[in-house]
Amino acid sequence: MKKLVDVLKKNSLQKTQEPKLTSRREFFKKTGTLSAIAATAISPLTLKGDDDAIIHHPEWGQVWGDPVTKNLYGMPSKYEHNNTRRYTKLLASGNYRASIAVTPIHESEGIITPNGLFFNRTHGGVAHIDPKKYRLMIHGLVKKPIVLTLEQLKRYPKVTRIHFIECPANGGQEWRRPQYNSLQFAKGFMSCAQWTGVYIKTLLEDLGLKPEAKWMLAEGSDSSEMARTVPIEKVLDDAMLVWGQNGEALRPEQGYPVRLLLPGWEGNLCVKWLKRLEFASEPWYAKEETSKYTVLKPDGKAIQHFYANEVNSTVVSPSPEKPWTDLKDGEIVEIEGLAWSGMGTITRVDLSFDGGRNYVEANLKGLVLPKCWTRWSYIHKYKKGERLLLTSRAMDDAGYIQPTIDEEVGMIGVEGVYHRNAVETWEVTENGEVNHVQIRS
Ligand SMILES: Nc1nc2c(c(=O)[nH]1)N[C@H]1C(S)=C(S)[C@@H](COP(=O)(O)O)O[C@H]1N2
Ligand SMILES: [Mo]
Repeated sequence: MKKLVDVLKKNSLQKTQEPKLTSRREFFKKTGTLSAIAATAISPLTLKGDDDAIIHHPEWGQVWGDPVTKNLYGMPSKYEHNNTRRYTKLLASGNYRASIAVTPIHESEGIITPNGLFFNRTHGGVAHIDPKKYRLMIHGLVKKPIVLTLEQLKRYPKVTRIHFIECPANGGQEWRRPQYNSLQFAKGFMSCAQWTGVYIKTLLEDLGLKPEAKWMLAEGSDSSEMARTVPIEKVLDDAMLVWGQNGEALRPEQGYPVRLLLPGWEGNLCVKWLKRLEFASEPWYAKEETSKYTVLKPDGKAIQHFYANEVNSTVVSPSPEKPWTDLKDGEIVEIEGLAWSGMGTITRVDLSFDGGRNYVEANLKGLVLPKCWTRWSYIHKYKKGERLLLTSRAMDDAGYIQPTIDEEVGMIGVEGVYHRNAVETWEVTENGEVNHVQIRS
């Protein structure tokens, strides 16, 4: 049995390609319980020779399999049919074209969201654009205004980056009390993908930005004609026009053929089905929508949020959808989660078993990249009958740390709608069920 524990250890330690490595020794420091549990057994599988699944030749090995030609664009196994985006009436405001479908974060592996599971928010339904008819107009305060075809746009030198997109309303229902006993619905207004496109600063080297330009308007060509205004500093920093999503063309839901990507900033600014960029000296406020989401305080003043999504984290496993009801006493289990910050790179994640009173440091796994989902874990020995309050708390290299909900409400003076990044808590009951709870003082 020691072997299985070793495998578990090794998997936790598997970190390839990342720029920021935590040392092996550091890892063991953070998961100090490991040495103590190394001798403990993981519940063994049935190996008595009475397991049908082992002694009989399985039915799928007795017949020819499907020809590959049956599914030229591959689909997940039919047994994975529950792993889908989900929606509710509540999120659709009575209109499924102007709706939101959330990502099954509890099923996510690593830090990439598959294209078919990427969360989707549309104000006017999903547009289907013929790439041959696609045009992008770039004008205003540039020396060389231009209209580009998709082919022409793709001729600029391109880059590939991994970034999350998060709607600032993610967790917005959870300010007062937990609304959804579900990770997917409480935190699924976000996804993370590998994007390919061109930095707008690269385009502007060709088009020549005039010095008076301080703002960029981006406008979509879908029925909502969503438009957003972006300060020039962000445009010249890391704003991208993207057409590639996880190694293929953007999905229609993500704005095929081209969308704006503002790494780390509010998802609503990442205009899809992009048709126009205009540079100007003053900001616009397009239609009824302002460029920043705000919340009214009781004194009638509006709270101005940051554009960036603040440092955040969640425990992914266990979660309401991934309970510990099957775990046996003394079993070794890997608690896993995600952390992300729109302001930089995750530097540390802490995990609490008592709702945030005491914390231990978790282990950052795999790639640790700026403005990107970061996976973290902690090896735990499960004690049957024990009630836990699992809370994670992340920090970023911009110097931010997740607040408690009391601290966050205290800071902005109201229970808000957008930009909730207070810590979340899962209650693990004596039976291993997992509930979404909120710890208030
Ligand atoms: N043209 C256009 N762009 C848009 C939207 C839209 O409705 N139309 N929705 C915005 C909102 S509110 C969010 S959160 C993100 C969602 O991106 P996704 O659907 O790719 O997840 O796209 C943004 N860009
Ligand atoms: Mo959004």
